[in-house]
Amino acid sequence: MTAVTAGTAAEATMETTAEGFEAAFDAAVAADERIEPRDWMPEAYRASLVRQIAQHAHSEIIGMQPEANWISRAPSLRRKAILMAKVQDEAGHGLYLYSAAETLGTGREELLDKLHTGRQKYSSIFNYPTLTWADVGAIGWLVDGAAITNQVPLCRCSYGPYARAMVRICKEESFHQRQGYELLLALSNGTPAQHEMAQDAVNRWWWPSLMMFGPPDDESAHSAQSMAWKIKRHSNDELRQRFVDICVPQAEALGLALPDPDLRWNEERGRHDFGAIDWAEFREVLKGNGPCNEQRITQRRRAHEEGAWVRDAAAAYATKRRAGSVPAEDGVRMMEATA
Ligand code: BYC
Repeated sequence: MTAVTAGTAAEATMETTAEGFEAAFDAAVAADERIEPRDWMPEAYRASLVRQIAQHAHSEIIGMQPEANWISRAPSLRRKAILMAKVQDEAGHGLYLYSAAETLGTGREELLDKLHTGRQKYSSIFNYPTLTWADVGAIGWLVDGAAITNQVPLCRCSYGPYARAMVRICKEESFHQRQGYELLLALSNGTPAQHEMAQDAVNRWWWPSLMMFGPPDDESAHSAQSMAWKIKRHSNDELRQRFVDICVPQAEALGLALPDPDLRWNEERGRHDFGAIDWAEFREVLKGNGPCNEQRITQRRRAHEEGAWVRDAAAAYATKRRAGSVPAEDGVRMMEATA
């Protein structure tokens, strides 16, 4: 959308009045056009995007912790290399998303400060511990699977930079999901103890994965407005149902059971019915009382403090580059020498 770029059109025309900007924004959303950073947008739209994108970015970088916990204990070099690549991908996703938030006028430093001081959320799922190697498989299969189900529609989000970031993220998440599935399949077909470990991991990750989609629709504060703005394309419950329907045949193929005695096919609806989610647990996790909330945020703050010298060095280098005192190749050599 370009018609409503502020400050470019003649002041007197309808398009440059507040009503004109708003009408053009509404028309662009209705026509499924993308809103771009320099387009006019309602402040509430901007704020809601920053809220969601920030929470998403924080989830990506906090989400590195539970899996990184297993890098040094991966059972083979191959598994270790795969897991390291996956955890690095999550860091990359965080960076794309912080950059998307930056296009809305909110810098990474401010957002990280809000994360570190508990003023912004990250996904509930990362407040659960990774107790065994099978948890790495369960995260890949279920957590990344839930993430893809939620995020594929975000590729059509009305805000251009977020939608474009999601395209690449979804491709990578799809690889992550498959590695988790393959890992669990190997364990499920392994020794009885390995099979039991895989089943135990699925038992522990299933319900928290369903909570990733957010509260039920009738308690979702933001859904109606976010869907009207086409930030979200489907409601929390719709996506949760889609995820359950995808997982049932995959669990069968894995030879693992989903821990829900009420899970069954409903011929009439053409969907699976499933049991009640423990929303009291979800609310407790959001309040900071999950099994690992304290550990995750403490580790994040420590990583940030210990990384201060890297940020200082990068900023000093950028200043020198801008002043023209360091040619680009020297910078690369400097980085190589200190790596
Ligand atoms: N955990 O009105 P609602 C990943 C909050 S990263 C915590 O339905 P909305 C991965 C919600 O923010 C996965 N908080 O909100 C990474 C709101 O609170 P505020 C992250 C939650 O925005 C590494 C309140 O509850 N994915 O996959 O319409 C390794 C009311 O909710 C949660 C994304 O962030 C939750 N589960 O819908 C592996 C995707 N659910 O903001 C994997 C992008 C809700 O008023 N985000 N809340 O304080 C979204 O699609 C939406 O923001 C949500 C929530 C569906 C999550």
